[in-house]
Amino acid sequence: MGVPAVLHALQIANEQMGLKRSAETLLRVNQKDGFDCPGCAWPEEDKRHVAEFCENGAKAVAEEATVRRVGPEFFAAHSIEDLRQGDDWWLGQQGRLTHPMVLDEGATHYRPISWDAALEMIADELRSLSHPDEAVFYTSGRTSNEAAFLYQLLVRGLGTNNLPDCSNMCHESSGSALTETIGIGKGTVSIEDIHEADLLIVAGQNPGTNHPRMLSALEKAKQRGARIIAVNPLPEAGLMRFENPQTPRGVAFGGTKLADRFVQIRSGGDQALFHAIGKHLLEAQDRDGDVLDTAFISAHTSGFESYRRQMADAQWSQLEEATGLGEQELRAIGDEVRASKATIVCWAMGLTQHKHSVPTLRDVVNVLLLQGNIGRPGAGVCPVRGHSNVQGDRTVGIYEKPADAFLDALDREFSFAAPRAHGFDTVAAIRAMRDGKVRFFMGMGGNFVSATPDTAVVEAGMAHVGLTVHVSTKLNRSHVITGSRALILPTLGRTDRDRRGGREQRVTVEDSMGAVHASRGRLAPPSDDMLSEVAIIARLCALVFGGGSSPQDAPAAHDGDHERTLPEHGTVESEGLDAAGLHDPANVPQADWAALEADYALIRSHIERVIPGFEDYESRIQKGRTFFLPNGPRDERRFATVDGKARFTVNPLEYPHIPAGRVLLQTLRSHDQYNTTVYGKDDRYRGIHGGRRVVLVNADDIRELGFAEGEIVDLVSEWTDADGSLQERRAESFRIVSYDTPRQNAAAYYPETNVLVPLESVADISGTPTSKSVIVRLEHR
Ligand SMILES: Nc1nc2c(c(=O)[nH]1)N[C@H]1C(S)=C(S)[C@@H](COP(=O)(O)OP(=O)(O)OC[C@H]3O[C@@H](n4cnc5c(=O)[nH]c(N)nc54)[C@H](O)[C@@H]3O)O[C@H]1N2
Ligand SMILES: Nc1nc2c(c(=O)[nH]1)N[C@H]1C(S)=C(S)[C@@H](COP(=O)(O)OP(=O)(O)OC[C@H]3O[C@@H](n4cnc5c(=O)[nH]c(N)nc54)[C@H](O)[C@@H]3O)O[C@H]1N2
Ligand SMILES: [Mo]
Repeated sequence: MGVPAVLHALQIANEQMGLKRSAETLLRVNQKDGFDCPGCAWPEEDKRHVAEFCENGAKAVAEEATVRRVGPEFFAAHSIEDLRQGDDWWLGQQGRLTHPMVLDEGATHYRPISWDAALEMIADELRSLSHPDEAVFYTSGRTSNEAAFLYQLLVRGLGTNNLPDCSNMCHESSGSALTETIGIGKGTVSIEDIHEADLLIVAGQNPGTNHPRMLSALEKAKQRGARIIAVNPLPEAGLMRFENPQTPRGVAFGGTKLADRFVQIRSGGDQALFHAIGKHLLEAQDRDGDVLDTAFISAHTSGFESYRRQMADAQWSQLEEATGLGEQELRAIGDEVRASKATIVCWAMGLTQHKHSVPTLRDVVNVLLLQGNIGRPGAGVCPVRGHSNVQGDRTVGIYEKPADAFLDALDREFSFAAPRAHGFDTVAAIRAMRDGKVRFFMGMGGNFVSATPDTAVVEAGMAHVGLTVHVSTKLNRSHVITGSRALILPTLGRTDRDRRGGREQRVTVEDSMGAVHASRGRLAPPSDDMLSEVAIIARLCALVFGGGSSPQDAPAAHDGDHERTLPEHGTVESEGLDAAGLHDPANVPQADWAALEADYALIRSHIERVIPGFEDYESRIQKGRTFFLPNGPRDERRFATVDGKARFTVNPLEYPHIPAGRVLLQTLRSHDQYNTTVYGKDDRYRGIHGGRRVVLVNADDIRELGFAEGEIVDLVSEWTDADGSLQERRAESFRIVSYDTPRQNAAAYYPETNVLVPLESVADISGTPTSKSVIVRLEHR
């Protein structure tokens, strides 16, 4: 970040934390034995700078480490109706939640409740369900491995796989495409690969805002001679020019030019771009014969011939229309790929949140396979994850479609039988809520109501739920759009010291590149009455499954002996839920829950026994160490697909068809927000100030459609339902900003525009809402 960025970050930090706390806290971000930055999932560099933080990491930390508090007095002073009037920014600005609160049926205000009574209320509600599938358990991606593992165990112990998570709205399309084609739902590169790449294609991603530390890695790659291609409808500032305050040059000379080539693609045209590159490489191979890695293709892949035939038939005119780029430019990009000895494709939401995202990403893989660009240094796929532990949560079992092998291992470890039937993902959970089939909702972090599509449907659906429970650090809209009754359970964040069982606990997280490391907060928690996520879930497990001693007389921490004996399986007295036959009381996970709460290392030892790759977990995270989870494609070109090969796939070309007089709206992040948490109302990198209700439109479209720059308009989305009926959704009062974007491609911020995203508009296969592809018309007010 440049000087203005440093100043802006420090200003926010100072407002939220004061100077002393800011300095103490920011210096601990991503340092060995410090805490993991809650900002994003980009990995740390090996040699950490004194200040390995970025502007937006600093803002994320300041939001959490704020000295502002939301306690019982706050809730006494503000009715639910009042709170509903506040926007996401106002709600978040009020400070950290400090006390468990309950909203009784028909009440106007939240009132304080004890932890015991709150947890008892949850257990009672769960007991009253007629089937465990009436309960939904959401997870956001900040939850630690330890908490997430216990949480999925709680849920499966209850008898359901209803574990939707933020990933369903985020990189699910990446997971779907990669699992099928290369046998692992994750990226295949390390930070060293980024440094060593010859060519980096950054598509559908705005790292300057959302993954600022990635820019340092790109800069390093560039210094070693790499070329960078940015593929985006918008000329995103950070990608075009980068100012690194950690090098004297960055500060003094106003930054380096980062992207060597900016490909201003039409929204949703990426599949066509990769078809064009593939076609060009195959033609060059036919002509010159030295383009493809034929040894790799024959030894490690399947399906090449069908792919080759499909590319031979691809029509340049169609590829041009889909991308908005001429054949010459497309071929020039193809030549850059051809010339590269090691290519990495990085991507984020611009590629995952379209109807045809899974085929698009399969075609990314096709192009990389042609030159053997998977499983060798400086090459591979790099889906850049969002939330700081979203990848780890999935690794430890937060998934509505768990693999049998995982469940088998879980069954063995905890002496019970986990349910096999798949559960609800995020969109399926909303449909079930809408249809009145959900009676209990729990959110482990996140802001379900604001983050999900079709806000009006979600809000109405929530009202059908009997009890909604949120484990949260900050106030958000999900606390004020509730079921008949609601609980807020305040919890510790990454920066907070977590003392349990008489000792300071650590948690672990996995970054975007599959590296696992410990995180330990240092700040005094916002109040004395707070429980960690782990403690909340462990106590719930004890309540609903029985077994183990009660938390109050939890044994003191182990003193470094990892040999502590677990209770013998099956001997613990079980008081499992049974009232309404919720599940078989004899079939509940067996563990000493109080011991797990008192010593997170014991949870890690369970993880180690259930999930491959965590061997020697405890010793490999000591002293700030990091270890890599196994990655077949990267480590040994091993592909765990149906045929044991990396798979070329044939994907018919798709791209959006935008009716005349309409624009395709993408909903994206400003420079001053973290998902639904709004830090401020500016977007400095895009030159937008003083308000978030703006819509960025091409100047020619503004004129042709009969509007004026600066005019306030309504946005109306148009969606034709399966039965052919036209549905409209409206978001009022957006200011038109003339912007450098392709014709008929517009942009506006999330979550204000989530009302426009139809619940039924999801990506094929992955089910991800199409947040980057909403047909909209502008209307004069
Ligand atoms: N400061 C900050 N950091 C964050 C977050 C945050 O909100 N704030 N959120 C975190 C999370 S959960 C995530 S998932 C990531 C999100 O990181 P990003 O994916 O970078 O976030 P978006 O703002 O959704 O940006 C999408 C980008 O894709 C481009 N795009 C849109 N449609 C297309 C298309 O069809 N083709 C191409 N090629 N490009 C397209 C947009 O112009 C934009 O540059 O960031 C994480 N980090
Ligand atoms: N239209 C549109 N919709 C989108 C997107 C889009 O691009 N466009 N992006 C999608 C994406 S990529 C994502 S990942 C989702 C994000 O969806 P979510 O993850 O559900 O949303 P966040 O805004 O990140 O959640 C913020 C809340 O998390 C809580 N929190 C923060 N830290 C912690 C913690 O350590 N522990 C606990 N228990 N709680 C904590 C705070 O109370 C805060 O209010 O939104 C999706 N929705
Ligand atoms: Mo995300």
